[in-house]
Amino acid sequence: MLLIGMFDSPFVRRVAVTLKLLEIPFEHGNWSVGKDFERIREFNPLGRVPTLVLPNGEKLFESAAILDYIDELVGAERALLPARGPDRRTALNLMAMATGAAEKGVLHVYEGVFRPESKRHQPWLDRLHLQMGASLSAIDRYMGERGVAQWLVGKRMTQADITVACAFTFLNDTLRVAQDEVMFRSLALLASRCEAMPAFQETRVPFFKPNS
Ligand SMILES: N[C@@H](CCC(=O)N[C@@H](CS)C(=O)NCC(=O)O)C(=O)O
Repeated sequence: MLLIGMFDSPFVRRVAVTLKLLEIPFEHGNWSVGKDFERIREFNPLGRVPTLVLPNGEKLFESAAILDYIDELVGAERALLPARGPDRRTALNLMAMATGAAEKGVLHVYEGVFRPESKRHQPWLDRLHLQMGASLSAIDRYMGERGVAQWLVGKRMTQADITVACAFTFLNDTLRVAQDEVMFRSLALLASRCEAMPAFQETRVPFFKPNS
């Protein structure tokens, strides 16, 4: 299978980390949504990543749909999202907060990449920061109450941990959301435990700085 999209995207990265953790081989289409837009559009009408192309040519869009497919592929025993009940609901909620915050972060980064400085609107950027900060605080509080030696749900690493870590690292690398070591401390500890694992290290891209 072919995974299209660069690992600086937290959405592409959570798919890549998942494939690596589950030992599913894939080719990487390391294409940029900027300069390779037309090439990506040949596979996805939205020109968005991640896009997963299966060996039979079928194409999957949206990281959540791709992860759903991967869980189905590996079967219930190895699936990374809890199958049902409170653990599944909690994992989905945590992932919604993390991907929501990452989406706000991407919008902020795009302000710098796609919009001239004279056209930027500070109240909009402030709103994005408020939303990112509130989501990360909620995850951090949850993790602090649960205990920093734990995984987010259940007794093993799940998709919630992968997604939260990818979102946090992205927001920190690009926008420095945790301005100091005590900010989001429990969340930062979880992320650094994840980032120490080979699947995360192999998909970590050097820090890139947006124009704003
Ligand atoms: N909800 C989508 C978000 C994906 C997304 O925002 N991808 C960005 C890269 S981080 C992208 O493709 N941007 C190009 C565009 O939308 O024009 C998912 O989970 O797959």
